[in-house]
Amino acid sequence: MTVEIIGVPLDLGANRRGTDMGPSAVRYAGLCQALVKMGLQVVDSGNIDVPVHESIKMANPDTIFLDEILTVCRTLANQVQAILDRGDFPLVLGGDHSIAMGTLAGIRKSVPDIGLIWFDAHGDFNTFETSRTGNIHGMPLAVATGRGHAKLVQLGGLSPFVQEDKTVLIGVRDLDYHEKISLKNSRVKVYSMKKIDELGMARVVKEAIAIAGQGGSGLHVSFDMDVVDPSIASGVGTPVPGGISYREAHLALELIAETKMLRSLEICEVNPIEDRGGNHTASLAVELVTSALGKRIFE
Ligand code: 6HN
Ligand code: MN
Ligand code: MN
Ligand code: MN
Repeated sequence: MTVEIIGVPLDLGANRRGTDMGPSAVRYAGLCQALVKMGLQVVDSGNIDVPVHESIKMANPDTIFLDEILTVCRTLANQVQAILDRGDFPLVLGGDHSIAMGTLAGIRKSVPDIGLIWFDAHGDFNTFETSRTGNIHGMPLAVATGRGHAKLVQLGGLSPFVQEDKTVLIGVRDLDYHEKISLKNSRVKVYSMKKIDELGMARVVKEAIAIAGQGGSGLHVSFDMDVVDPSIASGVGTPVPGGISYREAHLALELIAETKMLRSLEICEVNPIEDRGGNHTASLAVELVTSALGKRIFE
């Protein structure tokens, strides 16, 4: 198995600029070297072409950069599908979280019944109808489960991208009003920060693995760096206080790695221009990838 890195320097789905520099920041923090050091085979396939914000005339202010994001996601979907079809491991670097629509649309075509574990401070369960910002990075989980703009939902030709009863959301602490209602009415299993505090991360993740891993077709993890507390991951676009700790983040991914069920991984929303005092958030992202890919402390 080869780990194939794809960068998606997308910031068109978010208000705050800078997630377009995420892939670069994570590479600069030593991603490749860290994986090679673990004995993994790594290929870096570079970045997907993303139009620059300033160079685009927005066609419709009601659906912000919809067509541009769609084009990027379609390209990403094809690449992810091809990697999985070869038996390799896609490692997707965002970019704002809109990229998850491309990643999951691609996975859908190669591993149709994969389970999904989504780490996020947010629900990403908005549609253009419920969103208060209109930003597409607040919508990808809804789209993946078949909710939202028809062009997004149909971007890979097959909808939904994931089975809702094998979809788990971990770490949420900031939901919009209608987004929350829609999540409650769904079959997505949600572990809020309150649940993590109550039950502990180990139990939460073990339950998540049991739910998403049903049927044994493997797991995909979509990891929004803003799930981590902003005191240790300040370099994100939409920070929310009260996030998971350094060890909780590692533990979650270590437990997932132990199952040997992880088929693909996406790390997104790294925004180095918001990072305080250095490239810390990207460095943490690199560390977390090594945990997800099986780095052991002692065990
Ligand atoms: N993310 N719920 C807010 C919105 O604009 O819809 C925030 C979304 C943040 C999305 O961090 O991936
Ligand atoms: Mn997100
Ligand atoms: Mn988020
Ligand atoms: Mn920093």
